[in-house]
Amino acid sequence: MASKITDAAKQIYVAATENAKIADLEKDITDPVSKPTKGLTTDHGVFVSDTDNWLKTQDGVHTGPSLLTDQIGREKIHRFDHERIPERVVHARGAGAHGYFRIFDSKASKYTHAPVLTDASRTTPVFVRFSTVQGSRGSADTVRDVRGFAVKFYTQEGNWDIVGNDIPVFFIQEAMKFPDFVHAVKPEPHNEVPQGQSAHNNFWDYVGLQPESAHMIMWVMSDRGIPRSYRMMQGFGVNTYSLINAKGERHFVKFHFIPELGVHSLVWDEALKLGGQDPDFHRKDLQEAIQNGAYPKWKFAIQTIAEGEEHGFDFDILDATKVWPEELVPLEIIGEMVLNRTVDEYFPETEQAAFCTSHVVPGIGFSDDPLLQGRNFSYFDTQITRLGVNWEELPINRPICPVLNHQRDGAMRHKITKGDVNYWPNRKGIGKPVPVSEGGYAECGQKVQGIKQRVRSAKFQEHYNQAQLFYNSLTDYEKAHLISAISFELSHCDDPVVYETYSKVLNNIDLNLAKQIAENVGGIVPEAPARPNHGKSSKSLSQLYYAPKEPTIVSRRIAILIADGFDMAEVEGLRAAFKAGQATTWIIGPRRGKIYPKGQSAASGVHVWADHHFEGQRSTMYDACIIPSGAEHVQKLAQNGRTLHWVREAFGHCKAIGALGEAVVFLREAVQLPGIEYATDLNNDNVVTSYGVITVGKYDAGSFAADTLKISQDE
Ligand code: HDE
Repeated sequence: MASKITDAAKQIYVAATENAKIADLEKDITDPVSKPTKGLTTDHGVFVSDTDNWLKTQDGVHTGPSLLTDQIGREKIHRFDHERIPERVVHARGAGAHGYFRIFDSKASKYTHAPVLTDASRTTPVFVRFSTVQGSRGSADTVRDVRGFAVKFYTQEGNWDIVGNDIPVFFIQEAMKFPDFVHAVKPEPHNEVPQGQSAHNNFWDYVGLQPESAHMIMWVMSDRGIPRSYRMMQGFGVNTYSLINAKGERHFVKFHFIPELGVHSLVWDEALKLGGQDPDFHRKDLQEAIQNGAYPKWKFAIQTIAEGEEHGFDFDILDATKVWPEELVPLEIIGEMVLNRTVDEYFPETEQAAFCTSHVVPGIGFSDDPLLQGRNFSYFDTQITRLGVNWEELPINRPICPVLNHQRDGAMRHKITKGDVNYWPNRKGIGKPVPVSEGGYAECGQKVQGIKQRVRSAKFQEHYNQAQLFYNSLTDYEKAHLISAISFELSHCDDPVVYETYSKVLNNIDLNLAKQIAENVGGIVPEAPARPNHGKSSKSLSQLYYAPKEPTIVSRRIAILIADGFDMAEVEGLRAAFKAGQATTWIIGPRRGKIYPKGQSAASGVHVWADHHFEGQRSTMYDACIIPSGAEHVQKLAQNGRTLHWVREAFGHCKAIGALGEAVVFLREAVQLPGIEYATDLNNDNVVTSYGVITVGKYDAGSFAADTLKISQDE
């Protein structure tokens, strides 16, 4: 284990030091900590002697009017007045990180000549921004929503953006519907309610009238809609792109990112509580993992279909409401992406990062996917509103390769281009187009024919097959979660037309699903299915499919609950064992500060430092909790409502809970549920595991930690 970690760390170090984008950003970074300056200046660089008192008339007794002549006071206020820019119209709330992308070998060269996908000797810097869709910039992280998964690859041939999501399909097939969809899901126009939720009349009204949303609804209402972490979700390009090889042959392609730690979710009750208890939960989780060296990592995979074979499926491969089932089009894993650096400042990096689906590099192209075609217009346009026409000159957005063209001027132009010509052709040959043979971008030749009309082809009219496929592929508990989620949402809709309509839509997917939800929410309970369930399933649609092969607690947060009188050796042993597994441990005690073990007191000085007070944190913020032995400390915990609630709530959320020695008795009484087995003999080191509860009478660091490691997986 140790050597694996060291090897990985070495590789990551090499990659991090090679990150050309970080080197590029360096010239714009001011670091008053490591490179202190003499002090405060105005924006024009003049030292400021007083930043607190506005220039005013003053006779020593009376305060006179503040003077407009105070340049320094005015500059400070003017700059403040203009600090805000428009937030993204969707995906306003986000978190970003830097990292790198690598290809394992050149096997993708049969599909593409893009070096970023074929040259295994390269390390391509990336910036990734994760986001929620519905809420505004200040909304909570753990809401039920789609998560954005936008990746900017700073390749040597220019920037390539995959502006993806954590769900492989989308709500609509046509770009032109996007404004209606977004208006429907966003807060309602008359009262700007709700925030960070889709549980309202307008959303369910819209999707009830848009059967093409049915498949996506299944995904968002499944556990995929409430990820445990940005680091534990998949990423999908969603749209169909194309790859072009050196012979000019074209393949259609879907892009996938598969998280190394597996795909895990919160449970709904946790997500709801975290929304209030720690609205920045995902943002902090990303930062914490990177800062602790548990670098988030994804495998990168492609699905390809050769041009000419695209019509061989019962769905249209250009329809973004459909997946390409892996049984039909297998995934080829060709690379990996690692995030290893947090941002230095949120606004210039994460907020100003701007992505465009239209930004691809030679060897990668588009398809006629109608959603993608619309997106290719939209993103560039929206960046102009948000950041201005020169948004690609901003440090986070500028490519690491040379940029030269005759696009000029506009607000906030930074670059200075020497020379007396700004057009092509020019007599000096400056800024000339690069032939395709020398790396110029080429669109793949494509025969286009048809009658200009506003219609969609026949396969685009089928909306339920894959919604069924997804539903059928879920485990029973995933189905139960999905039913609860839709019931929650429809219960928030008070217009009967809305929840009755949606109950009918669900009956096109599965009778039992429709029945249960209709019963829960007062909808129309169907007697027979609106169409038969085809009974097919696909293995990779359940998130269980992505559970890591080897159990891992890497980056998991484990709370150790203690009061004065705990067993010091146990706590030290547990911490060491969890640390070896790259988990983080947090001591939660009756006060933030020194907590004294059995037989010790302030006089002796032996203590552990509690990171938090019982009231300062909640079980929801941790993946597991453990209580060491010690009669005195256990008695104190048992008298504390907050700790009782902690273990009960953690159990309800399917967390791993551990107890040692006397704490076993506390746990047994706190979580009094039939069927759970506990260690009975406190003189025995047999570890008993039952429903995620791990107990042992007598502590043995090795075996207990090993069992805990195994069970600390998300359900
Ligand atoms: Fe977006 N989308 N979108 N979208 N989208 C934006 O661009 C749009 C769609 C996605 O972290 C906006 O820079 C249209 C699908 C992400 O900065 C805007 C259509 C997918 C992000 C926009 C779609 C996405 C955005 C708002 C239908 C998954 C955040 C701010 C044709 C594959 C990127 C911005 C970031 C952001 C338009 C549909 C993902 C308005 C017109 C499908 C991850 O341009």
